[in-house]
Amino acid sequence: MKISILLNNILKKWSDEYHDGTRFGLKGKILHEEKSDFQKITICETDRYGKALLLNDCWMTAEYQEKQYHECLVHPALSSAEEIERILIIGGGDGGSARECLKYKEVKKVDLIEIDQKVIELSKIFLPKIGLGAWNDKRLNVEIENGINWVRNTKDNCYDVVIIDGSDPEGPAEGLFNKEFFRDCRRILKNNGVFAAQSESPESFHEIHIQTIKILREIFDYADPLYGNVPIYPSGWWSWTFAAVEKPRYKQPKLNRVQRITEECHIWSPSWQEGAFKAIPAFLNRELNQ
Ligand code: SPD
Repeated sequence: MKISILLNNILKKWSDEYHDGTRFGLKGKILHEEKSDFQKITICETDRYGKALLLNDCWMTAEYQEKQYHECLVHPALSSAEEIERILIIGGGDGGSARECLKYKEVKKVDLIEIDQKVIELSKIFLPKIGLGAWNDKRLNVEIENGINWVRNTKDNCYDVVIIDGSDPEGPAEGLFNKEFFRDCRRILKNNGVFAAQSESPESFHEIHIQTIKILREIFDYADPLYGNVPIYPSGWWSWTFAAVEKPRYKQPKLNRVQRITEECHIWSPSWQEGAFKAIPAFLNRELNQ
């Protein structure tokens, strides 16, 4: 065996996310690891999905898989809100959600509120393929702040779309799953706007998943989950939940707005979304309607 191959194999190791008696791992080389004021941040070059980001040893994103996540979080909301001039993203420090939002020419300003400046800095250095042009887009306003405080201090009816792209409900993202936070999100969203949140796995995070949707249904007039696959996350089965007042407008994409965007997407399309909203597994439907 050549020395370089041998060396590469020695440098590569398994990085695993442990969750409830299961583990989800990728083999690769650790490129960078540090402790920020908020969490442990790891960047690794994986064999299967390219460069990837872990926070506190949990997979967040990876170059050749992030579309599965970001497209499904962003486009049901951006395609359907009545107007999409002002967008708020809480979290999203890798830039993937901002990149998808900024594909819409109608968007005038995206406020991205990330608590951990280090996540942004390291994403720009190691994961430029995820944020792409978003970081240099003049419509993007990045604030390093706690998202909970940001929504608390924002005026009523301010945003057309509010997107929660946080990590799991432990550590810095814990408060992004509670009633008070969601109430503020409802208050700052315009009446004809759409709220979108990553809502964990119906398998690995069953309880928090169901609770999140039920709370959103109390606060908004409508809230519905969309299920898809993100193979690096626990169980690989993931969800995003959309909420609105007056009508479930997130189920009705404005087709003229999304024609070009649909052509560029890897997973999302109006028809994928229509099927996915309908394809809610029976046991989840029962539990959500109890
Ligand atoms: N279990 C991982 C949940 C992470 C959701 N957010 C990921 C950030 C991608 N922008």
